[in-house]
Amino acid sequence: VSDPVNLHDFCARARDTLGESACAYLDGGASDEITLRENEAAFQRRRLRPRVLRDVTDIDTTTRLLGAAVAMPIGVAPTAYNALFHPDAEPAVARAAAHRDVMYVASTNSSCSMETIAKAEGPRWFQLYAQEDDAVTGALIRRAEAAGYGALVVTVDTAAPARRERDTRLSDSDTRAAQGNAAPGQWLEAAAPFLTWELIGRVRDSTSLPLVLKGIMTGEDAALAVEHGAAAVWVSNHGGRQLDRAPATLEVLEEVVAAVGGGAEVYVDGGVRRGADAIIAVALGARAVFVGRPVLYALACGGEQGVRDALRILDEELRNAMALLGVRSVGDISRECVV
Ligand code: FNR
Ligand code: LAC
Repeated sequence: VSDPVNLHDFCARARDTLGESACAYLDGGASDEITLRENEAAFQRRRLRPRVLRDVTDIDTTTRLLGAAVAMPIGVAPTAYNALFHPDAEPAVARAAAHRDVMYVASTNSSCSMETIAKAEGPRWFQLYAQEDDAVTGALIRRAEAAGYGALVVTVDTAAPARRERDTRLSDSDTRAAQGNAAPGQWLEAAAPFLTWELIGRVRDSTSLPLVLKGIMTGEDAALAVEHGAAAVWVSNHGGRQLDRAPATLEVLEEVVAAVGGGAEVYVDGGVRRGADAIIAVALGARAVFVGRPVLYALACGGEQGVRDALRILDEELRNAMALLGVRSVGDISRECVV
């Protein structure tokens, strides 16, 4: 079998190696999985407008995310319970990201502690599931600050537990695994019906870390996020894993960018599978895209080396598409690049 040449190859191989319940948890979306499918389809509907006869000898993919220098406008989205997919779990992913200077976002529900993950020493943010008890949330925030995480990514699209039917059907094999950030006997909850804008204000006032709100899908909420002091708005439908029939993230990106009006950075995730997808999102106003499932497929296939390979492929695809599109730097990617 030859080496993977694109992210889809990792997916096919991972499905051959993973057990049924790990696969269901990783692949699955909510209900009919309409939103899950639509995320990728929305990227595939877009077309690029190549400009020619521009010297593209030197391509520069670097950018800054909330001031942090990164190698490309593609980062690793937060994902829970990575030990389900490979024994080396989150630290392997974080090391691969650090190796390539790619932004890594550590999940509250990681299999390993945020301090262990931070040993990779790359650009890193902490994804926060705010807990009902402010003291528990506060303790997580203090630890993230101490471990050198550069921003808090507060996930806001989990007001109710998702109805993921693939998981439900396999309920005999519980996918809930050990949580590396929980104290002994503690359970850190992802579903949070008590989340409010007022709580976001309390989180903001409790830290000097910049706040990113992940799971914003409308212009109205994007404007509220900026009002409440968010430094960045992350357009996400949780990879189609929460509210089925939410639109594709790419379809709401421009609405969010317009509402933010330059008052915050905008990121997007959901269905990013190619370097060209990043170009499309950046052309529509995103500062960066984040990748979820494909990184985990690569982890399942080859641990740290697998993720290194997946990030290298994305980098190569991005450079290739930029050259053929006639843009030399991320700053040159503009609305005119995409139809
Ligand atoms: C996730 N996602 C997620 N998001 C989050 O804020 N905290 C988390 O702990 C998790 N956990 C998680 C586990 C798994 C297995 C998946 C697939 C996803 C959502 C993730 O950050 C991201 O929004 C989506 O995965 C992006 O969509 P794609 O790239 O998977 O299509
Ligand atoms: C998930 C939760 C943990 O998507 O965010 O599985």
